[in-house]
Amino acid sequence: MHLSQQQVSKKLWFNFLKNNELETCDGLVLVGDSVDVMVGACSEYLQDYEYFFRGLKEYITRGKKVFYVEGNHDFHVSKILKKASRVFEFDLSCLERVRDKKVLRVADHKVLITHGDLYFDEDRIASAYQTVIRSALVEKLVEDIVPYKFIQKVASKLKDNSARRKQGHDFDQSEHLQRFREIATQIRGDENYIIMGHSHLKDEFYGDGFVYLNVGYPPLQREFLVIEDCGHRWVKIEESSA
Ligand SMILES: [Mn+2]
Repeated sequence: MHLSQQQVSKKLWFNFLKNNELETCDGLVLVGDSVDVMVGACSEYLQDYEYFFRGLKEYITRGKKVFYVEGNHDFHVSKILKKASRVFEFDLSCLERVRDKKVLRVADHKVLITHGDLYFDEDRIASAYQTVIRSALVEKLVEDIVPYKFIQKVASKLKDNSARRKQGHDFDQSEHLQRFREIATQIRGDENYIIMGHSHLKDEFYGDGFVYLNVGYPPLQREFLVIEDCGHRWVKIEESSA
C-alpha cells in the first residue's frame, strides 16, 4: 500500500480497515511494500508508522489473521513486528511474516502470494543485490548494527532511482506488465491464483489453469482484492472524511 507518514496514507489505511468486506474475511494479506520504508528493527519505525500498527492491532483484535509479505521497501521485518506486538499489545501469532512467497488455501483455491521483486532481475546487479541483501545473515546485521538514518538515506535514493526510471522515456509500461505476467507463469506450481504487487500496475491475466492478479498501487487505484469461494473480486476503498 506504500503507506507513508502523510495524512493521506493514514486515511487510506483506516478507510480500508473500515470496509465492510473485511468483516466477513478470515484474514488479510499485505502483499509487500505495505509501508514506504521499514528495513530492520529500528524502534523509530514504531513511531513513524504508529497509525499502521494501531490499525493492525485493531484488525487482529477482531480475531483475524494477517500475512505480512515482505517487499523491497519493507524487509527484515521479523524483529520489528515482534517489537510492535509488545508495544501495541497484539497477539504476534496472528501476524505471520512471509519472507519470499507462500501458498494459502482460500476456500477451494490455492493462492500463491509474493511481492514479485525477487523474480524481477532485469539486470544481474539487481539480482545479486536482492540475493545478498535479503539473506538471513544480512537480516542479522541490519537488525543489530545498521542505524536508522543510514537506512532512510539508502531508501530515499532507491526511491528516486525507481521513480526516475518509471518516468523515463525508456520505461515501457506494456513491456513491464508483460514481464510480470511471464514471471507469474514461470513461478506458478499447481496454484490457481498468483497474486503479486511491485509492478504498480493493476492487472488481471488469465493463464492456462490460473489467474494472475496484481494489486497495483492502492494509493492511486484505491482498490483491494477479495478471494472467496466463487472466485475473486475487486473492491473500492471508500473515501471518507474521518
Ligand atoms: Mn516493490
